[in-house]
Amino acid sequence: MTDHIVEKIGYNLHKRPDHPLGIIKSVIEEYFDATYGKDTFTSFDDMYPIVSTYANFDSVLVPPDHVSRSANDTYYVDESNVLRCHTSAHQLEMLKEGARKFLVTGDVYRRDSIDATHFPVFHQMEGVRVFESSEWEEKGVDAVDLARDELKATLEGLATHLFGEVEMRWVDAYFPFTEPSMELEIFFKGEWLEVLGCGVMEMKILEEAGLGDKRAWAFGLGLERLAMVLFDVPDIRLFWSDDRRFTKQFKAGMFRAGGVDMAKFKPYSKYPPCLKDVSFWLPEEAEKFTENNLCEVVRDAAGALVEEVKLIDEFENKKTGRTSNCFRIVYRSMERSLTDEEINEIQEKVRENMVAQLGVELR
Ligand code: FA5
Ligand code: MG
Repeated sequence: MTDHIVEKIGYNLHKRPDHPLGIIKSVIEEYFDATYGKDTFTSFDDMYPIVSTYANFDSVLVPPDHVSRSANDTYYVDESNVLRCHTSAHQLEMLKEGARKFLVTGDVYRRDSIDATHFPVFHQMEGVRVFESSEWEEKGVDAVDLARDELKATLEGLATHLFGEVEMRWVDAYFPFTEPSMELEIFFKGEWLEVLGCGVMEMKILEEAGLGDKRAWAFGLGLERLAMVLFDVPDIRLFWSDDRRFTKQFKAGMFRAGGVDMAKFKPYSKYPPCLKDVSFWLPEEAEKFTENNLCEVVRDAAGALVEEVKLIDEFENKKTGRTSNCFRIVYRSMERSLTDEEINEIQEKVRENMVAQLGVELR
């Protein structure tokens, strides 16, 4: 695991009242108070991000062979501990401790692709709400229908509270811990942006918590994604910036319901990007090379200076059977101009480590 990831532990952007992530968190907590009654939902925001593989995966029924368990997707601290890749890692322990309606906000970590809406450290809020059997019996409805319908209504209400008029759509999804499962997408800057996943909790989890006669819904939403739409922040890396031109634009209490009359982020002029292409032959065992691993090599060398890593060309040499890839790496600082010298140095390190760690042959 690399320094630029480990050093993010303890930043707690979501606990800063004047940070866009802290603002979004409070607004959502207020929405739950207003919708369900004050303090019906209990909020937690200081659970430590290093958790056991049991909590991160097994407790939410992630199968033993699921890709998310691989070291290509998750940061392992050691064999049995990881940097949590979702706040769902806390569902079961909270239920066991007696929580029945709760929100858990925290930093989560994933080895992922690099672009304007993906960062290896981001923040999620988990919500769980348990139903007593009397709730569906009194209404004479099916328990799963009740949970699903309330879940969707609550989250649509949240999206409307946050954004007012916004185009949204539900997409069927799969999670090992919910059935049915869905994701909510919001139309932002000409594209559908996924902002949350949710569903009706699998009974096996409730049974494990000694709640086999109840039902529950759960959701996990990405705070950066919501904040990007709400404040019109164009790049996810800005949330980590100490630049006053960014930080001074946000203040606790600035939110107005429906995002109406609220100051949007005013982008200051961006510093110019620096583009570097790298072409190479995949290793003999082609599956040894993954885009996530390449992204990690680049992040290792460039930290927050990398804006995007994308495949721009791929072809197979029919004679040798080998595959060539060309990736474009976009470097840019949010805070200053980059010099040719420093970028060349970083790029050289990237190239060396691609050979040493990923087994590729540079062209
Ligand atoms: C999950 O993490 C599930 N634990 C969510 C869940 C909870 C489902 C409870 C059902 C019940 P997913 O991997 O889709 O799901 O991530 C949830 C949200 O986190 C996404 O919708 C997105 O808003 C955000 N997200 C995911 N990856 C990134 C990333 N690399 N950068 C920023 N935000 C991200
Ligand atoms: Mg998803």
